[in-house]
Amino acid sequence: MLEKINSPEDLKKINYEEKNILAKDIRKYILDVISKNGGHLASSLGVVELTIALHSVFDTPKDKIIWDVGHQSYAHKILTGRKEKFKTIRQKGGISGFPKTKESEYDCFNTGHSSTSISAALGMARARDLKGEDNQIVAVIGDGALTGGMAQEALNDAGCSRAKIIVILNDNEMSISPSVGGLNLFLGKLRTKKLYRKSNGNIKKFFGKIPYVGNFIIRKAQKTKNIIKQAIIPKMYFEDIGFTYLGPVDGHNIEQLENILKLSKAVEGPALVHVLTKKGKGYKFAEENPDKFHSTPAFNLETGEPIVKKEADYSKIFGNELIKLAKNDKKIVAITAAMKDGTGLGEFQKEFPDRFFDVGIAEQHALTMAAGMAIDGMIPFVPIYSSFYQRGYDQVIHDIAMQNLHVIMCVDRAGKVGADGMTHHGVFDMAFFRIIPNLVIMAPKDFTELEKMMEFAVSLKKPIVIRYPRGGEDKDIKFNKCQEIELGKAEKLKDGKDISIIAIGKKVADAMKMAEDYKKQGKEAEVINARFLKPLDENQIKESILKTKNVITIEDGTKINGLGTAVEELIVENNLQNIKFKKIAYDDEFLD
Ligand SMILES: Cc1ncc(C[n+]2csc(CCOP(=O)(O)OP(=O)(O)O)c2C)c(N)n1
Repeated sequence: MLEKINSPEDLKKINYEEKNILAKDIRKYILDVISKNGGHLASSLGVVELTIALHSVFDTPKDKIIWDVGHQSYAHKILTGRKEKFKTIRQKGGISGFPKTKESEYDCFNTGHSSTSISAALGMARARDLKGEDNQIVAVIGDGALTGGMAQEALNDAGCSRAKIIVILNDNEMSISPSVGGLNLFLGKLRTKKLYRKSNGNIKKFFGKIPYVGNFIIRKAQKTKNIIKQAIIPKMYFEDIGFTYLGPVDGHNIEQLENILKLSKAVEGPALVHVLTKKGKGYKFAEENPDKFHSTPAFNLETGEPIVKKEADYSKIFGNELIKLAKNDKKIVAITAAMKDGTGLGEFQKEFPDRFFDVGIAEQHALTMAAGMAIDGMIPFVPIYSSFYQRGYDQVIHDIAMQNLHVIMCVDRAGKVGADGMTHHGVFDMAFFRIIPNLVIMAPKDFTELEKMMEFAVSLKKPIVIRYPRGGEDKDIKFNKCQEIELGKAEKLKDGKDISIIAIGKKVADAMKMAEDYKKQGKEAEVINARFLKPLDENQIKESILKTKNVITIEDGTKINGLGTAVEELIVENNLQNIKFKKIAYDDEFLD
């Protein structure tokens, strides 16, 4: 079937039986490609039928579908003209693992970070209404993403707006780990309601043969809640805030899905369709371990095992060290925004269940909650990926730094992250944290230094940022020393008289390689591991610059306002003359 389907138009020509075969074909294709390329497997397998139903019922790209996070959009990509290109997903020069407006007219909004879809949909609906157009706008959001503050803010606005949007709640009871929080308890109650089951015949009866009359009947029905009462559960959150609730419906039954989606089209004002799906559907290993297969490296299809065994990475070292520190200090707690495993907190949760808090996809709340715990004497560690720290910026400024609270903000996945691409690169954190007063900002060159920095952070009663990269240590460079950490002190790794190479974090290894290259050219490079972006070790750096008069800075961050800028400022402010200066960092553009 997949061979015959090249666009959503083709879906309109096939029957349910053929669509079910198509769903199988798509799953097989996703499994073939993702087992080689790696990717967000379980979420995408879970929405194959939903994607077919959406593109069958809606008239895309005129009607718009916004995929929240966008990690579940693989079937959408395959059905919207990117079948062949799908083989290149998440590879250099290939298509993105997330929706990209530049990539296809069917991707109507870029996503990657969670909980944005309802806001974007409402914005598009308001633009549509102001322009007097009549297309449908659909946001597809998971139960995990629904826990995000933005999604709640958008629901609040959309409910009262009366704007015509359709929110599809893709409820698989999982975020990356099992869904958490009161909303999940509420959804749990809805999940036990009788499934929506209307036959095609019923739907035809609802709609009548003439679309206008059909819509009129539906509108009437909505008011009296008679005809579609099986699909509407009154007196509940979504209805109370202004949405027409439809469902729950079996998310793997294409016919039922199409029927309820047709109903949702006819609803006046905002509608929410509650779809029950199974994460990992159709692949035994992913169904059994949806968290492991949420985002997977390349794996063996037969065994479900990764092709390359996972080596120790910074997140794991962080998690292990935190357990050690927590054993000695009862005040230490760990907070995650739905990223327990990604940030290495799995074992910590087992060891200290009472001191572990998964707050849902809610970085802002996580940080202010940490501030609350810190002000009352706890020492919170908050590991969040660099790109998701962007969500919590005001919380860092207003709630943590301004009150000078002892919160240890661990910035995981700092720097370039690889296949997840543009939305996930963690290249801005040094720049945006550096301007915040009171913050101490560090980055380790290797695992040992991370452990030492964490220990130091517990002893220093200040707001602290420790940033470390995705993956493990540099394969080629092994550091055999690690001085004790002192506030604002850099570590000189190599003496030299010709060039000062000043680096931070992961890039210290590159600095060592660069020094070896210079040696081959007969030049002696001095290598300084800055350790602290803030406070910068001005004395040691100045001394080195005055000696060599030739400086190179290297960092895994932006040219604007990172280590290079700090050194540049030091040169200008101290009026150091005749200095050759080169900054190696990322240009002022978004990285692919
Ligand atoms: C702001 C932000 N925080 C964290 C993440 C990482 N993340 C990606 S998908 C996901 C879980 C999403 O769960 P859900 O919406 O239920 O979708 P599912 O994968 O279950 O289909 C998380 C936490 C993110 N993308 N954006």
